[in-house]
Amino acid sequence: MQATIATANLPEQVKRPSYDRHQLKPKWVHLGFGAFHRAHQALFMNDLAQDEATDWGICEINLMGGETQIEMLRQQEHLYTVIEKGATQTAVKVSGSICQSLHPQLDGIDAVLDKLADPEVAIVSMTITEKGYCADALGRLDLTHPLIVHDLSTPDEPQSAIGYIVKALAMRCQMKAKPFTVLSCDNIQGNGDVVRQVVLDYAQQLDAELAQWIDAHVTFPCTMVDRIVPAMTSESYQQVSQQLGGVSDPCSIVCEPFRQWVVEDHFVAGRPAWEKVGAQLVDDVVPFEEMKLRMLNGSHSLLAYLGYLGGYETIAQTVANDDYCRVARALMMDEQVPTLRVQGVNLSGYADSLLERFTNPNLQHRTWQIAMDGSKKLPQRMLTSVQFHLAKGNDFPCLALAIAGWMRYVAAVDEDNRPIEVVDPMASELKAICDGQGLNVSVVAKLLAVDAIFPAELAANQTFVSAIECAYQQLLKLGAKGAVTQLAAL
Ligand code: NAI
Ligand code: CS2
Repeated sequence: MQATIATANLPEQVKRPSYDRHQLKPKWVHLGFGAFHRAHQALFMNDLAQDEATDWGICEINLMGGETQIEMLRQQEHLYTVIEKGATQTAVKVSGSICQSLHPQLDGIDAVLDKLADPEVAIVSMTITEKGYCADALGRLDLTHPLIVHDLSTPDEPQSAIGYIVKALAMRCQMKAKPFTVLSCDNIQGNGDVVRQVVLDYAQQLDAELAQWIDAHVTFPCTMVDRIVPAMTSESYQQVSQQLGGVSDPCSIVCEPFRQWVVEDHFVAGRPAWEKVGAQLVDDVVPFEEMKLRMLNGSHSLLAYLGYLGGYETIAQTVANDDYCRVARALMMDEQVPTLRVQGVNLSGYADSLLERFTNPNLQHRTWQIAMDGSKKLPQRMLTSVQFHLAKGNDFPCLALAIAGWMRYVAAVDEDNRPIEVVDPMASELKAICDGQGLNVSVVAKLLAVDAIFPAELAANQTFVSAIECAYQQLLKLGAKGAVTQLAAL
């Protein structure tokens, strides 16, 4: 049998867990063993276990796909490698905080529900992507979502994360057991409030008393999460193997050195002392979330759409173009900062630090990856800010060009007429709209009429419509690079 990171002698510079992993109990369940969680929450827990005795361990669950990943994780005793790559320095760690794993396809739905309902479990966290919450544009449960339609008709055999959480809470309520804290770690404005609302909406459909019990007993802290963690590629797996002296790790992850986790301190059944390893536990996380979502993620999306269309594969390559860099900074400072409520942060310094992180040449963060799921990302990254500017009578040229860039991107054909693989829950609907109009400014009004993305009030605002039409025309006339250069010169 081939050696795994659990059995091989790894090179000296690889930092392995030196704590007793047998002491860990699965008191924390995480839904979504994706790239981000491995480099963020699970690593915070590893670092804490490294520093002080703790019995907090994590049980990983993938609800949608990813069964092979869970099988491979088990083959290496739930250990996996994290490589933190800065522009000049690299650190290699093996993380040991995971002590169990489950998958409905491998272990059955009941095994997953029994774990979630186990009173020993105090926290159920998740990184299930923006679309995993099955919320509509107003943040309410989308009762027409296929997963929700399925789960409400067979609540004992759920498929959605929301269906699993509510069923498990119903089991706890029935057993008169303590509830768990529901901790969203996705990039969603007010992520705790959103998950709370969809959970309550779902429970209400099934049983009003259960909804009341959840409302009274469960907490849903908001979190701001930050670390750039690109999807793995065959090249990054090879780099990991080199660092591990030839051992491969199919669960490994490569990320930047920076990490931030701001968490509202409202836990119903305790939590690990994450603050000892750098997490910020606060009363109100919303101002931090707004800052990060609008400045980091907003400029990421601008760079993703306009960068991809301009022929750039990665964010680092895109910001190496001075005009893109200037426009990203102008978006942050001129059009996002004025909308923020955060206090006591040097926002100009924050913008500089973000651009420096984006230039990290050792992270292959693809513009195509960030461009995914734009229908779920645009509203919180850009549209709220646009509404702020419209109310004040301000211009918003960078936001307008970024939104027009998204519209040009979802046409699914690039500036050289090559197909773009648009990944988005609404991709086919958006493509049908674009196909109906061709590369013509008339597509703007048609896309603005999609009320799952654009609030009706915004779509009816003539100043907004004209700004997007004008930006879209610039993209058609000058191409993305030309339009960015023109904007940078203003
Ligand atoms: P990934 O593609 O590696 O993992 C996605 C995970 O979500 C998988 O475990 C998958 O099973 C699960 N999932 C997908 N759709 C689901 C659904 N409908 N219901 C339940 N589970 C579902 O993506 P990654 O990089 O882990 O990112 C996940 C989320 O984490 C992002 O969408 C974002 O909200 C957040 N995040 C990511 C960062 C990054 O740099 N990668 C940084 C900050 C936050
Ligand atoms: C990115 C984020 O994929 C995306 O949409 O903007 O995942 C970004 O890398 C993280 O939020 C950084 O914390």
